[in-house]
Amino acid sequence: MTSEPHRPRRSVLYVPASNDKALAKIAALACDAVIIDLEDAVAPADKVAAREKLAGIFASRPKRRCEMIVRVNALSSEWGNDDLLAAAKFEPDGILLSKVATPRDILEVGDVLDDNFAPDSVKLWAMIETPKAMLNIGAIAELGRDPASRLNCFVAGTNDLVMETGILATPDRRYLVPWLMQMVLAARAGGIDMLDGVSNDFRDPDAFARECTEAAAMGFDGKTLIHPAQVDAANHAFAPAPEALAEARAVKDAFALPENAGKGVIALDGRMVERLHLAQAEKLLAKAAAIGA
Ligand code: 1VU
Repeated sequence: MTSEPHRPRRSVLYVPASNDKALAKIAALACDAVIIDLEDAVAPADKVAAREKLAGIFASRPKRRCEMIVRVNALSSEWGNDDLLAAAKFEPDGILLSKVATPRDILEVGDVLDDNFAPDSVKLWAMIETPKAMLNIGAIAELGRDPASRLNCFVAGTNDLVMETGILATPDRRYLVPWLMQMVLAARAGGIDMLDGVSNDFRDPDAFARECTEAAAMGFDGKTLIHPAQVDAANHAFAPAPEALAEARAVKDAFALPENAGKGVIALDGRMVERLHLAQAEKLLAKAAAIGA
């Protein structure tokens, strides 16, 4: 919810729960969050063993601030329910649900968490990756306004959306952009965070940096990642730029002047500045402070 203190989610790295070498890297990485993946990154034969690793993974969770999310298999699958109950025991910051299609999908999982006494701090994140999710996105996002739903973050599942709709995946994502913007809009209406989908080509840093810059301009809070080499570029792109921070400070200082107290609108360097700009400036400064903390 927007009323919660800002938590940076610039860089959110998927780590397959079945990959010991990757798991061992987590503590040394500068990402804002990791998603321990029990779903697509884990082969069916390894699903149970991967789930059993959760205890060790949470026992060695990073000391620094780094949200720990678990992506579980669909509840309709043979692993989903056991994944959910196992993950809830370790009180992760969030549980990421794949293939969410309706508000009911969130509410049902929330009920299971409530019935198993998972604390309210265990939030739900939802993958938006099917045509049905896109059609229902406003109603799903609306749950974010009700803290009891636990819904806290959307994650764009761009690979699945491309596959399910048959659109052409181009480097500039031109056919995806309308849906991505729809996701951002819905997330804002629901007061939840919105993370961009992954960039599969982890050996092309320039293309990745470009995609991050565009995603930040589109209003995403951060990007989901597949490789450690992507962390720094995401952290950079989704952090407030120094010029934006300087401007935010100028707006805040201007409204703090005694002659501007109580004014709804002022002039600053030849531009009209309203109190909504002050609110925007304060939000940006809070974001920068949270990143620097
Ligand atoms: O230096 P070391 O050999 O000790 O470590 C390797 C490698 O283990 C490590 N590494 C990672 N560490 C943490 N998290 C990761 N995601 C991760 N990926 C790699 O970094 C060192 C260098 O790795 P590399 O360049 O040799 O790369 P690899 O060939 O080992 O791995 C490439 C893939 C793409 C297979 C790997 O990065 C990976 O498995 N990424 C995550 C894939 C995933 O989780 N997919 C599902 C979520 S995406 C999705 O479903 C879309 C919605």
